[in-house]
Amino acid sequence: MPGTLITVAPTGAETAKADVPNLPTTLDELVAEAKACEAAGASLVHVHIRDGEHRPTLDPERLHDTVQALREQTDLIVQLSTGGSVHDPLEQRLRVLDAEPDSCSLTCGTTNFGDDVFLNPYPFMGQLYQQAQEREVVPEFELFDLGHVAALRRLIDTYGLPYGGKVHVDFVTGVPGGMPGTVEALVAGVQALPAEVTSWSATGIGRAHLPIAAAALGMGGHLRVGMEDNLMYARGRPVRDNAELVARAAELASVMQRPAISTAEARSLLAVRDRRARS
Ligand code: KMH
Ligand code: ZN
Repeated sequence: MPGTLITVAPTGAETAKADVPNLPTTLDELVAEAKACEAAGASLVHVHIRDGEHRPTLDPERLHDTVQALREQTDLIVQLSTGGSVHDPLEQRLRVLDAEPDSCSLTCGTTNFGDDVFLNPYPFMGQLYQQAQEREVVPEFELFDLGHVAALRRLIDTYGLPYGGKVHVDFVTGVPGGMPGTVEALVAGVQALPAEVTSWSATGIGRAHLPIAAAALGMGGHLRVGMEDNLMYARGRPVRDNAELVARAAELASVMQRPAISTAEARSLLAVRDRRARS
């Protein structure tokens, strides 16, 4: 089995800074956290940004500056969330790629999301997918539910392979309204994947974090961890920072004889276009 791609999702859109002051919400905090996560074994950063009041935003200038800063100060693959928050309009989410990330998330269907709805109609998915192909941005297909696997198949059948020819998906399990954060659900999802899928990762929200990570490693999958998904390191012990979640994931991967891969290996695994400036 190959080594392990570790993705860190450091911020998300759901947690308030007032509730979790160590959540990285400013650009300086995000970059510092990203550097520490890279040193701990991460090779891809899944990015949501916040405005001056720490609220989720898709402001184009902020997105652009964030991509540039992460690209200049880390070697991580920079993946922008096109999911944003449940309140972001589809039109704004379609403009995320203007910031020229290496990768973007692409959620494969609408999901109940707690008391809210995370909207992803099929035509929106198709538009986003074609835009990613045209702009040579590698999508990561986010699968919150088993039905999303079927929608992914439809997308590939209709529009062909992504830029670079690799198909990487991420199971986001344990969202209230999506597939549960159980090994059984993950196994069902993995078994249903289209043959075109070349790599997959998984994350479990909240207390599903560790069981899903262990199961993914055992099945040849990769890992996503971070404060977007989990704010508790252990029972009664809040997460100190994202790097400790990455360090634990890297340790687990090493124990499983699938150590964290380098950023160079991750770029090759996902066939990311090299946008880094040459000196
Ligand atoms: N914040 C969620 C509503 C993504 O980043 O693409 C959507 C999400 C998925 O986090
Ligand atoms: Zn996200």
